[in-house]
Amino acid sequence: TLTKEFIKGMPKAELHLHLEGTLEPDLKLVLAEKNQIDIGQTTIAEIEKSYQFDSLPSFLNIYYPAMNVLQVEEDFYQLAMAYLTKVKAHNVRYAELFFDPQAHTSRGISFETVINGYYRAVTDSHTLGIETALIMCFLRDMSAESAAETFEQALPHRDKILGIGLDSDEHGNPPGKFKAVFKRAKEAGFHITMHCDIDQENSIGNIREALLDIQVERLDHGTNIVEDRELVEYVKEQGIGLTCCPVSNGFVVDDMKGKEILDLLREGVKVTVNSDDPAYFQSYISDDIFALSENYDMTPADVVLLAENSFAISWLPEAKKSSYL
Ligand code: ES4
Ligand code: ZN
Repeated sequence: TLTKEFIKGMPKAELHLHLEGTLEPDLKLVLAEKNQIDIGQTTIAEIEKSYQFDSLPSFLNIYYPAMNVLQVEEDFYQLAMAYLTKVKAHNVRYAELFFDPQAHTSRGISFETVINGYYRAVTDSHTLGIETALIMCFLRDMSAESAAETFEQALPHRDKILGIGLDSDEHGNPPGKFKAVFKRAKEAGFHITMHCDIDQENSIGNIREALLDIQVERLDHGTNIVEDRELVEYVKEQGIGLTCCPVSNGFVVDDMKGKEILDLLREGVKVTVNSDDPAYFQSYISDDIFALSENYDMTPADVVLLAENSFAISWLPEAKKSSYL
């Protein structure tokens, strides 16, 4: 009874979306040609064929080098606008967009090029009837010093950035590594969140650290929280949301974690479903919800609750939030 049309039609917010993960093969080719970058492939089919990943490292090894086609401000703008144009058809009304400045500054692109391109898409998104905001993520497999430098680069652009997150490879890079910079971010009034990836060596320890030591306001992924009843109660009490990405999970750990997602949702944890890197996992937000419904028993009420949660745990001002709910 759950149709793709029903899922698509539901007004929703997307809260776990990496802008660099929206780079579709067609735009990749156009930008490679324009900027004279050799990406090793010359057709969409070749690019798609190269997308073979079965773990987070194997994904990231394809993901980061591809960003080289992004060279000038207009490229970043075009990337974000292409994503927003696509998700208009999924009835995304509001989106908080992750971006990774270090993936660009580390290859010689200035912070300003990145932020100005993306922010122009934020201001223009209203022309599509979508409201947007930016979440700047640190790459956790880079040093704490590099994160601190990136934070300094962001301060002149304080008004363009709503929140701070943490992504890339969690293995050996626990939340505590970035305690100092997240403390500064919090003091400066940024919202804060962190990736707590699926089935890490010490997932539950890292989740505990993110929640209790860093005091994050959301967990990105975070479904391993089911291993600790007290932490589940804690996020329920605090209204801390989880931004889950089932199709992405299917790629990187071969398990959508649908049981965990739906159990947590139905017991009142503010769970949401998001697309993570839609161009790479070939799944935009409604496709993720639909994939969940095809693999697990799901009702229309579950879909409504996911959509409500997406606005409820967003970082929209309360007045705006209630206009969507
Ligand atoms: C990511 Cl799937 C995933 N995990 C961690 N960091 C990421 N950045 C983009 N996609
Ligand atoms: Zn992610």
